[in-house]
Amino acid sequence: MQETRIRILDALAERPVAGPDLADRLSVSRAAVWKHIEELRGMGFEIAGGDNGYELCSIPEFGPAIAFGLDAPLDVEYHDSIDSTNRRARGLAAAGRERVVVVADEQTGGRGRLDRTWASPGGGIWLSVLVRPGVPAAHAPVYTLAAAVATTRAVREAGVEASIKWPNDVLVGGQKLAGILTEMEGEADRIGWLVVGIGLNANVDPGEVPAEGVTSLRAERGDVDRRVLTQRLLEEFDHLHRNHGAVLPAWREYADTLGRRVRVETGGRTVEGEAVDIEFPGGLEIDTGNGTVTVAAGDCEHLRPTGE
Ligand code: BT5
Repeated sequence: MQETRIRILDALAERPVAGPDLADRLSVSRAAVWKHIEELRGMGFEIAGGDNGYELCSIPEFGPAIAFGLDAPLDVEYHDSIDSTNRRARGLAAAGRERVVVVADEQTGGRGRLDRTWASPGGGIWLSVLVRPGVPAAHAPVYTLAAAVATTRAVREAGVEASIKWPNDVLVGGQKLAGILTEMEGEADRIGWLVVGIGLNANVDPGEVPAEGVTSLRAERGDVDRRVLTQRLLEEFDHLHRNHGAVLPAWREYADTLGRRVRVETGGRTVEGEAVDIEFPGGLEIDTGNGTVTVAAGDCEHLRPTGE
């Protein structure tokens, strides 16, 4: 959101302010203040104009308002509807941008890994963060883990006991609440750009998603304030993506996969055994009963414990 508008909102968040005072504070004309107020109302901010001046009565639940109160150095680009926020973020990367988050209420061509379809009805949180971390390409998986931790933490703060299934799913009671798709480009020694896409079934009915084993925040606890949840998620991700040392301990704490019997399809082979730990940058250590194998990527299935 434009800088002056953020400053107007910051001022009104404290108390009502008269138009002329706002103009003085921001060193703009009264006509400019009025124009910005009208723009903000158009975005869904309820701003009353009474005797005490302009008063901020309510903040929209989603939309460009995500930029207001966001404590992370990211530009927010919001779309009511877009084909895929990952595709858009990759386009922005090609245009030389960085530190942008593309957010949408609905996606018409959302994608999962391996070009699978990701259902993205209106009411969800579909977003992609574009960063240029300047680390070796081999470190890329840690960003997927960081996104899973950030998502889980934000969801837990909203009162839902989510946990992480390796490598990229956030689950509640074994059902999928969120998924992550990380894409990047660069040389082996240095990532050029990295796009971390997060799809979170927020205020949607699981029935709107044509897949098995799906849940949503609406189903778990009722609708959430998506603006606040998105901000918390982005703030956590911003912190973790610059502090890799904090990612693995948090991931272990939230992991649903560790200690379970798993079957992982990876690069044309299947590894089965007990998931014992995660290692940097994101490999899963599996005790096969015949030694320990670390798998770097793949599709993971949680199995019932043997004997059940
Ligand atoms: C993922 O893939 O879990 C990564 C999903 C990433 C989506 C985000 S949304 C914002 C950004 N923009 C994009 O275009 N994508 C990213 P994967 O592990 O391959 O899981 C895909 C599978 O999950 C599908 O084959 C379905 O079975 C199932 N699925 C599809 N839509 C779902 C949904 N909304 N909720 C839960 N499961 C879903």
